[in-house]
Amino acid sequence: MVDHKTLSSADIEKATQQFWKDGFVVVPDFFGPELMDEYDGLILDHYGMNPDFEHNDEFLEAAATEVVPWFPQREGIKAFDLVQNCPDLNALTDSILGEDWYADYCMVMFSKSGTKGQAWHQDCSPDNNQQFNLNRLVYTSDITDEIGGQTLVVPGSHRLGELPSKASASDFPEKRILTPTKGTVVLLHGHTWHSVMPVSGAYRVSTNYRSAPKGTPEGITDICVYQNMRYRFSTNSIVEERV
Ligand SMILES: O=C(O)CCC(=O)C(=O)O
Ligand SMILES: [Fe+2]
Repeated sequence: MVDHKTLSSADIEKATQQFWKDGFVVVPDFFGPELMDEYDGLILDHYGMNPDFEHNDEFLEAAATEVVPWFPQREGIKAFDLVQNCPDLNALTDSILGEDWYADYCMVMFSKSGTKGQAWHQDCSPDNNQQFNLNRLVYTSDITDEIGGQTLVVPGSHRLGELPSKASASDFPEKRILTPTKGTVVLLHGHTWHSVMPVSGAYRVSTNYRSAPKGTPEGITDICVYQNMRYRFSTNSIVEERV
């Protein structure tokens, strides 16, 4: 049995309303510290402190996004199924997405010390507002102001269409700064404008159990929207330059 918080139906209802109002919701202390320590240990064993980047230089430069992804379930690491199968997390997901949503993949994202974090983006195109991914982010260690790597989100932006280009907005004064502690879950709509601040501590990591509503095309997150471009991961190519 996975060590997690029990959500009442009132908790689920409240979190669902918050999610649809803001395009994200934060649930602190969702997973217990032992489980988070186990995950963090597996993650550090995999990466060490200085992993090589996997994305090519063009992407790292153009996207100003310095993270190293890892898909532990593809390597048969069963421990990562515990969160995936957590009944309360899935009940909250049912409430937000409706039944018959599907789990996409579990992706760990590691940022080493001194890296940029992630520039403002949307995980998928907002051209059709019915088609989006849902990030279910689990933080296995604390994010603090000293470590950096806070997640920035613009409340309500999941309803505002395409992320503005650099020429129309360089900063978002209405943004919220999230500093999730160990065990926190953040549910984040893929159309919500979000970014990750630079990392000055030893490392920063988040583990994302991506999912999507029924009927969403697989590979919805292949094209990511940045302020300066749309980028397709499967072909490592810029599909649109934005000014
Ligand atoms: O790691 C985070 O806090 C956010 C990561 C992110 O941009 C995403 O999962 O799409
Ligand atoms: Fe993202």
